[in-house]
Amino acid sequence: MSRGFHFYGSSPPLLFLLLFGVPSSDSPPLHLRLRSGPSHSPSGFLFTPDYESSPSFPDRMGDLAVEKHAEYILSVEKRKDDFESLVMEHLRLNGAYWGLTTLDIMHKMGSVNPDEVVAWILSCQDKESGGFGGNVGHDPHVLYTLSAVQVLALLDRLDAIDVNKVSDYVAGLQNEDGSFAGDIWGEVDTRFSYVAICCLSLLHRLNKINVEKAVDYIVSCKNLDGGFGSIPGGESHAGQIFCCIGALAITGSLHHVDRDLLGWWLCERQCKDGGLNGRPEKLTDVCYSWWVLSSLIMIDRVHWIDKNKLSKFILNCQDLEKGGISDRPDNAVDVFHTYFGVAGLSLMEYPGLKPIDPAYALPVDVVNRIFFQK
Ligand code: 3PZ
Ligand code: ZN
Repeated sequence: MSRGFHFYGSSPPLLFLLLFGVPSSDSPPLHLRLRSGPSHSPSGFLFTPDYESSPSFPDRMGDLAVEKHAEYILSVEKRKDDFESLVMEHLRLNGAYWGLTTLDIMHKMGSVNPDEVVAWILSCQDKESGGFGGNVGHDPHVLYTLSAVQVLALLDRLDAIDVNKVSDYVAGLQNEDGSFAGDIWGEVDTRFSYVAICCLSLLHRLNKINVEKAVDYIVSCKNLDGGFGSIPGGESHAGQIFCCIGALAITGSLHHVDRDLLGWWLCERQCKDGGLNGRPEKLTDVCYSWWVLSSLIMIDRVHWIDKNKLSKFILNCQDLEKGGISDRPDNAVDVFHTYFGVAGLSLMEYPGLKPIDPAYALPVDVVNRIFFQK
């Protein structure tokens, strides 16, 4: 059994081309489009065979406190005046993406009113530039623009925006050397390359940028250890690696990656406690479950880490009373780590969760809807 077809970095077999056809020019590469099939069947690709038959597998079914986490996310959305909400105020649009994606993965979107969310998202748009700010009246930035597009994709409401206006804003951030700025202030970072490429791909507008130059710039940020930094010569970091590998996956450019070398660096991130860190000598943190795991999946080396130990580490970071997941055991929970914890478990095919796409960071059914129905 397989939960989909993964052709990251290699050509699809002829049979698939015959069955599904050749992708049109503004579609993502075929390996990203072929994601149909049973949505939740642990595949040999993601799990070693002994994982499914291990005696602990059925016991873990109830270990993720889905109801509690859904309640927690909805409560954060409602509160607007406490400390947690004040910290989140400038990045509320990112918070909406983390919270709503988590609810969707857990099949808990029922209690959300899509019309209300869409109306609020539109009120965060800067009508002049077409970009989105982190909250109503805030300056536009590509980071919030991707969150807006992702939430609209999640709600199947991409028709609510002027796709050309938004994609012109994103495409306008590309520099002559292929890199991307985050906003008018011009800071350059490979994070912005990923965000721009992901956003334009979801909008079917990759043709508005110079993809070849964008890829060349990302490749120029590759290090001798196999990882990637934020600019050429920048230190390898798991978050940055996710951005670079995600952008290369979306543009069908993973042949630039030494999978064994990078896979080695990534699987070295797993520590004794089962969790993952972002760089050598750093503490483990639930959010690295996402950055590292998704990268390992895209380069087909996820079997190099111990998923059982990592699942246990994440489940240990749950607050079973108030709901939510923290960065490491016994710390305070937040929406960010709740999302990355649940998304990490979804990447490991935790029972009862929707599968999430490692490159687009959206549920696989949402990505399929965008690239199959047009
Ligand atoms: C956190 N941001 O700069 S932030 C973020 N971090 O806006 C959101 N793991 O203190 C929340 N660390 C919590 N809710 C933390 C988003 C950071 C990441 C900090 C963090 C996470 C360890 C120290 C950067 C996408 C978007 C933004 C980031 C990464 C990926 C903070 C500290 C920083 C930030 C917000 C709150 C509570 C939540
Ligand atoms: Zn973290």
